[in-house]
Amino acid sequence: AWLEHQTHGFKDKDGFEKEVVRHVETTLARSLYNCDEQAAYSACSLAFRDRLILEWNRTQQRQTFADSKRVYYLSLEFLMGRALDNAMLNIGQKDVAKAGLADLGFRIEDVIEQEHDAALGNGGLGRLAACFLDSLASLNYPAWGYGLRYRYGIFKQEIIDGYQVEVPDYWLDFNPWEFPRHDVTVDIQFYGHVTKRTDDNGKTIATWEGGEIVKAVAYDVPIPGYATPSTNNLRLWSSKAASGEFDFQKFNSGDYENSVADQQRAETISAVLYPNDNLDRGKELRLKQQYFWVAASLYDIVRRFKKSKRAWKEFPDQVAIQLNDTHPTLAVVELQRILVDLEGLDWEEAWNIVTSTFGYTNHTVLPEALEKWSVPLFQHLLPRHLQLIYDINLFFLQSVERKFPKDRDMLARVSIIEESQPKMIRMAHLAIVGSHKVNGVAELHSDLIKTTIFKDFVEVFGPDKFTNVTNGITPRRWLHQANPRLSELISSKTGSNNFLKDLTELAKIEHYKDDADFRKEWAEIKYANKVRLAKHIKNTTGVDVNPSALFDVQVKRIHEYKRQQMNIFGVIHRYLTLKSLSPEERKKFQPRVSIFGGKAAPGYWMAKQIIHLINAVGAVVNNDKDIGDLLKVIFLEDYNVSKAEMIIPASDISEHISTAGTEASGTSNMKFVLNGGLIIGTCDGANIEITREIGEQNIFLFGNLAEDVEDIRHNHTYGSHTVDPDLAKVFEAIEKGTFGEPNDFMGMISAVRDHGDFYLVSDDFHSYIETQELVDKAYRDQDGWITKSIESVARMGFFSSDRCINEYAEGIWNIEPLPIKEQ
Ligand code: DL6
Repeated sequence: AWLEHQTHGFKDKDGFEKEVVRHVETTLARSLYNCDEQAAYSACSLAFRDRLILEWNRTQQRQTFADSKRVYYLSLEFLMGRALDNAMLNIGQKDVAKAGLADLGFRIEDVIEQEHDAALGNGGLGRLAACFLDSLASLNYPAWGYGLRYRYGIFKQEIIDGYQVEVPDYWLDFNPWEFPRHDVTVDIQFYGHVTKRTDDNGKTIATWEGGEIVKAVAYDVPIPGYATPSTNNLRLWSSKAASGEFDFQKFNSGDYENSVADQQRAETISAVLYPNDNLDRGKELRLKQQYFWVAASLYDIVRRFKKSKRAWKEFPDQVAIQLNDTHPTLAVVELQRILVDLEGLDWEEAWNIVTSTFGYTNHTVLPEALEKWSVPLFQHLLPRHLQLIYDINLFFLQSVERKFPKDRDMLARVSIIEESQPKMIRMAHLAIVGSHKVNGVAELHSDLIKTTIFKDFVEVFGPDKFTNVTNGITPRRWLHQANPRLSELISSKTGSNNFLKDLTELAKIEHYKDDADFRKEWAEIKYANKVRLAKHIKNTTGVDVNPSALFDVQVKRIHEYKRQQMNIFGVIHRYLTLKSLSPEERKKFQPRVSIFGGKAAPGYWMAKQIIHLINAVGAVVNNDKDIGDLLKVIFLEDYNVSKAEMIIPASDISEHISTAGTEASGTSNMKFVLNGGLIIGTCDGANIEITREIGEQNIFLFGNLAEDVEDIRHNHTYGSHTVDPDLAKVFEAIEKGTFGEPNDFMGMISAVRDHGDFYLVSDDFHSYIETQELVDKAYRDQDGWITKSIESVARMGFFSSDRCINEYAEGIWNIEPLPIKEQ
C-alpha cells in the first residue's frame, strides 16, 4: 500500500527510462549509442539513488523532529554485497526497472551483475551487521550504523596452481551509493601526553595534549527499508591528514616525497580491512583504526544529542549503542572521557550514563579471537584512555572485592588488566563492565559464554545481565533476491509477499507439501538453480558437473574449527571407496559434486594448506576416468556475498560441521535451509535451534557434543589417541603422493595425528562418514527429500533478522519503531 502513496518512486517505466537516459547523457556524459552494460548499471543506480535520497532526507528529518531514541550499531565490518538489486526491491520498483531496461536493450540480470560487491567484512560478523541494517530500516527503527570506509575491502582471492593468491580489492572506482560529507569532519587525536591539575574545588582535571591529529570525513550510505519509506543511514569514516593536501613548504623546497608523507600516513588508517576472521592480531594500526572510528562516531552521536539541549542524565533515553563484538569497546572509555574530561560530570554520574547506554554482543568463544591490547601500546597511542581504563578497573575491582572479600583469584580472573608480561587489556572484560547487557548469538553459545569465558562475571553481576539473541538473516536478500522463483512460488501459495515482512507466514506452505504440482515446481526450481551454478562452475573452472548429482556445498571462511579439512578427508575416503569397487558396484553410488569456497586469512598457513589440498584432490578426482560423474570436487574462487546469492539456492546439502562448541551461531546454515537445501551438521551454534524448528527428521546431525569436547581433548593429551582407521587410510593415500607432493599437506595430517587433534577431526570422522551415507540414501528417495525440503523451509520463520532486531529493540535497546507517515 505504501507504494501507492510513495511520493518519490518512478511513475512508470517511461519515467524510469527518462531518468536513466538523463543520467547516461548528463551525469555520465555518454551518448545512448555508446551505453554498455556498465554504463546502464551506473545510470540505473543513479536513478534509484535519486529516489532513495528523497526518502532518506524525509526519514532523517522525521527522526530528528520526533526526538525519539535512536540506536547506533557500531561495527568494524559491514559486508553489504551489492546494493542496486536490494534498492530496487525495497523501493518496490524492480518490475518497472526490468521493463525499462529491456526497452533500452538490457537484461536486468546483466545490469545487476556489473556491480562490485561492497565487501567491508570478513564473514559472519560483517554480514550479520548488514542484515541488521536491512531489518532496522524495514521495521522503521530509528537507527544508524557506524563503520570504517576501507579503501580496500576483503582481498580478492585467486586460485593459481591450486594455491590461494590475494589480490587487492579496489571497490571505490565508481560507487554511486555513498555520499561524501566533506562538511562533516572530526579531528581525532593520537599519542601525546596527559597533564593533571586541581581546580578551585579540589577536583582533578586531566588534559590530553600534544600528539597528532587525523581528520575523519563522513561518507553516508542510505539504507532503504523493505516496503516502507524509512531509509536509515550508514555512516562510514574515512581518514585524511588534518593539515590538508600536502606540506607546501616541503613541496616548495623540492622535498616532493615527504610533502605528501603526512597525508599518506593519515590515509593509511582507513586504507584496509584486516583480513582475519575469528583471530586477533594485536597490530598498532588496527588499534588506531578502532579509536579513529569510535571517537569520530561518538563525537557525532554526542553532537546530535547536545542539539536536543537535554540534560546529560537523559542520554541513555535518547541513545543506545550496540558494540558488535569487542572491536568498538574503546567507545565505552571515550564516552567516559567526554563526560568527565570535557563535560565536567562526576565520575559516578558519567559511569551510570555510560553503562546504561552500551550493549555488547559476543560472537566467539575462541580464545585466539578475544581481543587484548598491550598496555605499553595503549600508553603510547592513547595515554588518557589508559588512565581511564585503570580507573574503571579500580572501581570495578573494588566492587568485586566488596562482594567476594579476599577472593584474590577472582579479582585476577575478572580484572580488565591481565598481569602478564607485558600487561594486557582484556577488551571483552572492559565491554562487559561497560555495558548493561551482554548477549551471545545462539542459545548454545549464550549458555557457553555464561559457563566458560564469562562465568565469573555472571557471579559478579548476576545472570540477568547476560542474555541470548539468536542470529537471523534478512529474507529479502536471502530468499527473494537470491531465489526469485522460489519466492514467487511461495507468494503464490501464501497469497502475497507478506512473508518477506513476517517470515512466520512461511508456515502456510506446509499445507501444500503433498500437492503434486507444487512439489514438481519446487523440484524444478532447485534443478534450475543447480543448472545455473553448473554453468558458473564450467565457466570458472572448466569442469563439467552434472546438475542431477547431489550438490554438497561448504562455503564459508576457511578455518580449522569449521573443519573443511574433515570434509576433504571425507571426499578422499569416498574416492578411495569408489576406486576399490568394480564398475558395476560403483554404479550404485549416489553421484556427488563436492563444492567448496571461502577465503583463508593471508597469514593462516594451515587454512591455505586446506585450500591447496581441496584443489589437489579436485585435480586428480575430476580427471579420473573410473570416476566420471560419480564424484567431482570443485573449489570456487573468491567466495563473496553475490556469489553466495547464486551458490546457496543451488545446494542440496550444505556442511556446517564445526567442532561442537566452537561456531557461535553460523548464519549461512539458515540461508541454505531457507532456500530448500538440507544440512549436515554438528550440534553446534544455531544448528541446534534449526533442528528444534524444522524437526530432527529434516537434518543430518552427527558428532560429539559440546559438553564432551573438553574431556576428549584431555584424553588426547593424557590418555591414548589413535586415528580412526578410515581416516588413517586417507592419510596413507595422501602420504603416498596420490594428490601430489605429500609434504605440502603434512601440517594437516600431523595436527590430527601428532598434535592432539584439537578440533576432534578423528573423533568425529566415523560418525561423519556414516551420516554422509545416510545423506546419499535419503537423496536417492527424491520424494522423501522434497518433503524434507518443503517442511524445512515452512518452519524457518524464526530465523528472520526482523525477529532478532525486535528482540534487541525490546530486551536491550528499549526503542520503538518510528514509522514514516505516508504522504
Ligand atoms: O554472529 C555472527 C557470526 C556467527 O554467526 C559465527 O558463528 C561467528 O564465528 C562469527 N564470529 C566472528 C568473531 N569475530 N570476531 N571477533 O566473526 O559471528
